[in-house]
Formats: sequence, structure tokens, C-alpha cells
Amino acid sequence: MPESNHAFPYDIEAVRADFPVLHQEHHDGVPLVFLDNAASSQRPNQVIDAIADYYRYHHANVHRGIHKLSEEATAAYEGARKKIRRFINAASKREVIFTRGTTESINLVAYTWGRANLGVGDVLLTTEMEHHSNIVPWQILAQEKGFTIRYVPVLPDGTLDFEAYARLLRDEPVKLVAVVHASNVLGTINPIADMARMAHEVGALILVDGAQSTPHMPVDVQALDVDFYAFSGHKMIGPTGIGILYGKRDILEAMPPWLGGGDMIARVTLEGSTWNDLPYKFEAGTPSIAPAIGLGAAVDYLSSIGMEKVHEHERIITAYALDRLSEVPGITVYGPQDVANRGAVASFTMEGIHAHDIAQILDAEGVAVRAGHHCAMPLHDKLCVAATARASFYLYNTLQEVDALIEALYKAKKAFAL
Ligand code: 7TS
Repeated sequence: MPESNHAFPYDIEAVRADFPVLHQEHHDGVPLVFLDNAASSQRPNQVIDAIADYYRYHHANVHRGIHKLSEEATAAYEGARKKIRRFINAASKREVIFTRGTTESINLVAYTWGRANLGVGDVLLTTEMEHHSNIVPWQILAQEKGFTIRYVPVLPDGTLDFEAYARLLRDEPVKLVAVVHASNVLGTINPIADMARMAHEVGALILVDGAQSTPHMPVDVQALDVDFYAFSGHKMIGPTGIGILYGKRDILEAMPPWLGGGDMIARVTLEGSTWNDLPYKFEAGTPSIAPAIGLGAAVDYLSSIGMEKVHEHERIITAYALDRLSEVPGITVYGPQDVANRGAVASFTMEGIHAHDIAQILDAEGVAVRAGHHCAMPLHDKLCVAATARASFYLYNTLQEVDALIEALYKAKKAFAL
């Protein structure tokens, strides 16, 4: 068991000092222990300052004005896109589309690529461990287009059933695999490079939901060889209302646009319109300029630490959390036990106490966790639980905060006379 935060690969106190929200008292003198990072992370001063600086000194609409402010805003907005391209190693900035977040990115693919390419007789293959945002858009489209959705089962150890994946790819006319990189409930990290190779072998494309992976580990879209990759800014110390859809250039070029309006056109006549180049074809209207710039600053911050180190910190803290949770009588933790293939979330149930009651008692102790189905109802059905409590960690969390969680859980047991 690591005894101190010196085991971490970077100076955790220096990182914490950058996040003002962490230094408040929650209820009457109880320090805040923020363990709800899978829902949304906190922001450092560097991100807050980048947004404030933009609004104070550089704001104008982008891609339009000939004046200086518009040029500055455009340079900052496009500069953020370049930073994000580097962060995920996309081949070109044309492959990096700004959206409102993971949900919108997946919907974009569903309503453009999906609507043009999926029909009666086709199969879309997804999994039982998806967030609703990688299930519901496909269900809505399937009702319209008549294709079939099949689900790769989750095994009792919290990993995907790869025999079933191989069999479904072999036996079914799969056109698209839509899979999560890291589960927001189980923590499972799926072997995306292998899954992409297998999908491509049968001529299918692969879309990856990277909402819980991009913030926590190095992501290289070219090494993974994925066709689409979606993620959100707010889970990676960036602003809300901004996210990314990465897509391979030739696939994006062939896709029809989604939202129509300003910026996404090359020429408009009363008879019809032609489309702008990538990525603008998919960015209709005035974009979320300040959030994009904030996301650029978030990427700078994460890169300055190094994503390998962020991941290493999370492996240490998750191993410690799993270890300490297993000491608490009556607790069941879901997902793989091996932290090599697991992200920094620990979802659990406690015998005799509902997940919502756990979260409420923890809150009184200053410990913020989420309780519920975490937008993964089919997975909770599979686990045969209505709700779990979830502690999720990020780059600023400490071993002492895990200890605070465990102490608060013992208080919950006491409150319920267990
Ligand atoms: N995919 C996964 C795996 C997620 O965890 C989430 C959000 C999303 C997609 C949707 O992201 P959004 O930014 O478009 O909303 N997950 C959670 C969660 O676990 N608790 O709150 C939100």
C-alpha cells in the first residue's frame, strides 16, 4: 500500500494549487473531496484565465472579419484546433471537428454517415457497457432506417466477450462498430486497436466513445486506427459545451453535412448550396469560440504534465482505492480487478444501503460521489442492480482523499446500524 503521495509521478500539491475549487470547505468546515470526475472534472486557473483573457481582450466572431479582433479570435480558435490535433495525433486539423461534446459527436456520425450508410439488412454492433449516448442515437436511427443493432455481451469480470465479438463480426453483416474506450461504470479499458483491426478485416468502420479515455490516458487515433473518435472538453479540465469529433479525412469528405447554415457552405444560391472544406462543413453557425480556446488551454495543461504520468497516477490511486474498498464489509465493487486495464472509476454497492443514501451520507462528510445508473441502464440491468455509487478520480486526487471516502463509508454503515 503506498504510504504517501510521493509515489505519484508528479507534484500533486502543485497541481492541486492550480484548481481553486478544490480549496473550499463543503459543509461547515469539512474540506471538499471531489470524487465525481467521471461526470465532470474541475478546471485549473490556466483554463479559467484563458477564457477570461479571450473575453476581455480578443473576442469577435471567427472566420469573418477583416479587422484585427476577428483575426485574433480566429487565430486563437484555430490554434486550439491545432493543439487538439497534436494531443490525439490526428493526421490533419481538417479531421478535428468542434462539437458540443461526446453526445453531439456521436449524433453527428449517426445523422450523417449513419443515415447515408445504414439500412435494412445492415447491422450496427455496439456493446452492453455503453453510455446511453452511444445507444440511443443508433436506436432512433434504426427506427427510421430499419437496420439491426446487436450488442457484444459483458462478461462477469467486467470485460467484453471477445469470442462473441469475433463471432458477430464473422456471422453478421456489420457495417459499424460503436464502442466505448473506457467504461464510465466498470472502468474497463477496451483493446481498441485490436477491435479496430477486427472490424476492418470484415469491412466495417469503428466509432469510439472516448469520453472517459481521452482525459486519462494517451490517445493516438492513428495508432488505434479508428475511423471516428468522440470526446468532451468538460471531463478533461476544459469547459462545458465543447467537444471533438475526430474522423478520417476520406470518410468525412464523403459524408453529407448535418446542420446547415453559415460557415459550412462554399456557395449558396436560391437553387441550392455547396459545402465548405473540412472541418467547417460540420461546423455550422457561430461556434463555441471561448470554450474551444479553453479546451486548447486544458490540452496544454495536461500535455505539460504528460498523459502517461496522468495515467500512472490514476493506476496508483485506483489500485489503492480498490484495495481499501475491499476492506469494507458488505461492499461489492464492479469491473475488472486488474488496474492495468482499468480506468479511475470505482462503482460499488453496499449491502443494506441504497446507493443514493450512500451518496447523501458521503456528501455530509464532504465527499462528492455520484449515485444512480450513470446513463448506463442496460449495463445496470446486466449487473442486476438498479443503482451503484461511483467514486471517480482525476489528476488532482490524493491517497488521503481515498481514505476520507473509506472513513465516510464506515460512517454510512454506522448510520444504518450495519
Ligand atoms: N460516453 C461516456 C462513456 C460517458 O461517460 C459520458 C458522460 C458520455 C458519453 C456523454 O458525455 P457528454 O459530455 O456528451 O455528456 N458520462 C457521465 C457520467 O458518467 N456521469 O455523468 C456524465
